[in-house]
Amino acid sequence: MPLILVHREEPIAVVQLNRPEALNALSPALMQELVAALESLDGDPKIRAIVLTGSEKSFAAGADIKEMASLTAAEIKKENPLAVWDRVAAVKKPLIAAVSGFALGGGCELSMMCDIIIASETAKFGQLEINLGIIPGAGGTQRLTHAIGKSKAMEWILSGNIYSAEEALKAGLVSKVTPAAEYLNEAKKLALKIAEKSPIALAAAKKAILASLDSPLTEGLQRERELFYQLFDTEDQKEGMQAFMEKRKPCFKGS
Ligand code: DAK
Repeated sequence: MPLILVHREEPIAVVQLNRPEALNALSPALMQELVAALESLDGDPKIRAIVLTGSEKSFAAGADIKEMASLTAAEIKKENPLAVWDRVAAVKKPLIAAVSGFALGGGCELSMMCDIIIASETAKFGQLEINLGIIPGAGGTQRLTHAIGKSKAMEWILSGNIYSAEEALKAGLVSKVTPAAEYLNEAKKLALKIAEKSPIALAAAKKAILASLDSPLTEGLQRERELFYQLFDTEDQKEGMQAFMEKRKPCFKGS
């Protein structure tokens, strides 16, 4: 059985984690398949936005504890699992997480590697690593702190508690909570709306926003300015502004 299912609904695609018997625990094999699917869609001009989802019961219950349990520090360092995980964060197209059920440990981190999180009211988020005698290892200490601030991130990571979708919304981790039956549709609707925009402008916006997590304000502003100027050499910018003046919908070609 494939560990990842890809549903193409051009101009968007839905990538589904498919390891239900283990609540979508993120084994190395699953992560390899996930990255291969995401990178293939990232390079496909017919796809303009991607939704990442799991099952109703579980987005992902974390990295695979059974596969990590007996590793030594030297072994896990040599295996370098982060090299694969980092490639999720390197996807250039808009990536929306549609989360239902568990998003725990590495599952929560995976959702945070996406650009936007849409959550079902059933979603449960948490960084549970502390309960296993470890800390988050796929960006949780950094991305969660950026998302919800230091005091809350400390509470989440040091307590190993599980938080509801409403709490995650209030904390600023997720952008929307939907009724249980609606989370995937809502994420797809948003992906379709985003897919109408210029892919070049989308990539530039994503790059500029992510730079804000990584650099001081002056550097981020400089990067934003450079990206802004570059867009004036694209046909999409001419089309977008021409369409406005002609009072019609723009048709962006990605050039
Ligand atoms: N790993 C392996 N198997 C898991 C799993 C996991 N994280 N979560 C669930 N499963 C398996 C269970 O073992 C069980 O399998 P069988 O025993 O039937 O063979 C099956 O899924 C169903 O689970 P339960 O029977 O436990 O189901 P319940 O509904 O009773 O409970 C639960 C659901 C989500 C509360 C419970 O399964 C649970 O507590 N799961 C573990 C949650 C957790 O602690 N997650 C954090 C794991 S640590 C890194 C990248 C990532 C990470 C670290 C480094 N690098 C790139 C360096 C991440 C670390 C983590 O995520």
